[in-house]
Amino acid sequence: MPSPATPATPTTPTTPTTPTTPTTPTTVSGLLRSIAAVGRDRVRGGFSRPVFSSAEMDLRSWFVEQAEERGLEVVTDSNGIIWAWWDTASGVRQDAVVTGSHLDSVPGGGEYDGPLGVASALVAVDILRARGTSLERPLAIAVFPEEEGSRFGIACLGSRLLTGAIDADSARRLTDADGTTYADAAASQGQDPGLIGVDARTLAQLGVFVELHVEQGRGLIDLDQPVAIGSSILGHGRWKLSVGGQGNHAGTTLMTDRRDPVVAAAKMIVSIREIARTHPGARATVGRLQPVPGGTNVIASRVDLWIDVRHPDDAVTAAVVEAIRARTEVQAAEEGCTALLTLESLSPTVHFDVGLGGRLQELIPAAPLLHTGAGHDSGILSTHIPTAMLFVRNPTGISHSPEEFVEDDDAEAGAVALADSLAGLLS
Ligand code: HGY
Ligand code: MN
Ligand code: MN
Repeated sequence: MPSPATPATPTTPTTPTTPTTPTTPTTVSGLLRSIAAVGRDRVRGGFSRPVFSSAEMDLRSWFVEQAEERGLEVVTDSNGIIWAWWDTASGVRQDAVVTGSHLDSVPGGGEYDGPLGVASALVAVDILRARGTSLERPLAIAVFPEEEGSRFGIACLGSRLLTGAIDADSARRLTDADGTTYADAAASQGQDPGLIGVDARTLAQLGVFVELHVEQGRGLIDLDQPVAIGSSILGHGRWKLSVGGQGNHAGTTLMTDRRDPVVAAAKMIVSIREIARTHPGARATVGRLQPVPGGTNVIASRVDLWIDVRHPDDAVTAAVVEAIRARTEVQAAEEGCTALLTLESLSPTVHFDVGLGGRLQELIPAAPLLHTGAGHDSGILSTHIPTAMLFVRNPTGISHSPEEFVEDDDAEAGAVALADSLAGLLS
């Protein structure tokens, strides 16, 4: 269990850290196999590792052990972000080259979304040490909590707290499906929710962030390459749609006497797809739907559903959402129901830093540029420091599913590309 967050953010160590040889796997696939039993979801398949769950906490402990085995100095900051430092001889922590990713997952997620970037960062440290790399600036591996927003609804919550993209009070009040607040969940795992919030001191230590991630599409399959450099992240947002009706008995209520929100929601879901289809390049998804109270012999009183909308042009995303709002209000009225659409989380389209991306193209020239439709902490951090991403080929092209996959050789190629990138940035 990592040490509970301390009020102070990472400080300059007394003795600069120099990596040591770990006794455990020093391959990406070996590291991933060592955690393959953690958070397996027997019902959904794949992995369910929500933030502050025992599975996610076990992975955090695993990372701390792996980092400490490598002689890195590990600090968990007040937002629950874990930082593993390889310091320069001076020990001064500024202008750091940061890599890493996240360990939490979507429900029934794949093995690689998040952990691939964390394991590759650990192996990249092994490679740099084996090469005798000397650091002109410090290196840190970061593990950001609640990247998926699967428990508390806000994507990249950890990096949003760090950068102030979400205020501390709003974050503390967030609740999960059981009504547990973020504050209570954090406190139950030894983190003081009173200390969360924008962390200027940690931000001041950061220079650039390079995140390695499994590709969550088919780009590298078609390009026939193991690794790509990220060019942009599709803008994306999440909205909650609450459809209100009249709860009642399934047997005693005539069909003519119903105001059934599930029926209204069914029409709305089909319309949401139609609206997305009429905006070229738009994507709209309803992957989560919750009838209340949810009984087999009960007409629901309410249905909550969540809509994920994405488009390269943020104005089009907004237009899609407004069209959905208008259409669902009409459909609710037709069924004698109500509809309330509220924004939960919004991330504008991100274009990665051109200078940093260009430097990576010099360092790993075989890697093509590739945009992604998936959000990442590197997108949130890009408002504060230059960020970049490396994507590793996923031969299924499927993600947020147990079918997500990376060949062992490609995983190792990703770690070498990351090490080559970091080496160029550290010198
Ligand atoms: O939802 C996303 O785009 C990312 O996988 N968190
Ligand atoms: Mn991810
Ligand atoms: Mn994901």
